[in-house]
Amino acid sequence: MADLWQSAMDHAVAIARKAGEVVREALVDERKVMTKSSSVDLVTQTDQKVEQLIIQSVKEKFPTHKFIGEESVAAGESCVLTDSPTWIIDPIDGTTNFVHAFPFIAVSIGFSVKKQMEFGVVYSCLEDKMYTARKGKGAFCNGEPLQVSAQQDIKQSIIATEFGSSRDPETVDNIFRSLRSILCIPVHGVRGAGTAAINMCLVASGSVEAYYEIGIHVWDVAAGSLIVSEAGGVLVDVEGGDVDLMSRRIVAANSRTIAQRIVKEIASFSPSRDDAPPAKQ
Ligand code: LIP
Repeated sequence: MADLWQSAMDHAVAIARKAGEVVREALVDERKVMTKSSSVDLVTQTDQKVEQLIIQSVKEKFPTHKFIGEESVAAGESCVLTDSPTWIIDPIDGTTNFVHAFPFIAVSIGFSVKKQMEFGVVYSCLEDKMYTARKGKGAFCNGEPLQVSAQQDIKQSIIATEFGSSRDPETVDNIFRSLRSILCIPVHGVRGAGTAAINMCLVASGSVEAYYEIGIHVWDVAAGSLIVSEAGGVLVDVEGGDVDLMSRRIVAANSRTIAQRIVKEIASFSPSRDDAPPAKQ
C-alpha cells in the first residue's frame, strides 16, 4: 500500500503544478467574481475549473477514491470524511487574493486514509514553492527539508491569523478580542498571507511561530496540517484539545508551549461544522 500512496502523492504534486499554471494564466484575464455564503465569500470560474481539472485527473488514475472539494461542497456534495482514501482539495486557497491579485495563492491537496492524513501538498503558485509532506517522512519545500522555529518565548514570536469571511458583528468582535489579547502579550507581530494553507507552510518553515483561525474549512487546512506536524510542529483545537479538521478551528504552532499560550488568549466560538448535516428547509 505504501507505494500506492507514494504514486498518489507524485500525482498530487504533478496536478498541483498544472493547476498552478492555470491559476497564473487566469490572473492576467478579467476575473468574474461570484459569492457563496456571504458577499465576501468569493468564488471564480477558475476555482471551479481547477477543482474539476484535479478531480478528473485523479479519477482517471484512482477511480475508487473519494473527494471533498471546496467547490463541489459549495455545489451541494457532502463533506463527510470516511475511512476510504479521500482527496481533500482547495483548488484556490486565497480566492480573495486571487480576485485582487494579492500575491499569495495556493493549490492545496490533502489525502486521507482511515481519517488520517497520509500526504499533503500545498503549491504556492506565484512563489513557485511546492510544499509536501508524507506521514512519517518529513516535510519539504521544493525538496528542501522544513523545520519549525525553535523559539519558545511567545514574546519573541510572530503569529499568523486571518479575519475570515464572516462579517457577523459578534464573530468580528471575537476575532478582535483574540487579536487584541495576542498583540498585548506582547508578540513581535501578527501577520496573515490571506491563505490558511500558506500560513501553515510559514509555520512549517519557521517564518512564524504559530497560526490560528476560527472559520476555516477542512480543505483549507488538511494538507497544511500534515506539513506542520511533519516539520515538527503541533496542532491543537482553539480550546486546547485535540484538533478536529471538521470543526473549523485550528491552532498550528512550532511547539505545545506556544500553542497553549495562544489558546489562553483566544475568544473561542464554534461555527457550524463542515460535516454538519444540511439544515432542513
Ligand atoms: C480562505 C482561507 C483564509 C480564510 C478564509 C477562507 P478560500 O479560503 O484560506 O485564510 O481566512 O476564511 O477559508 O476561500 O480562499 O479557499
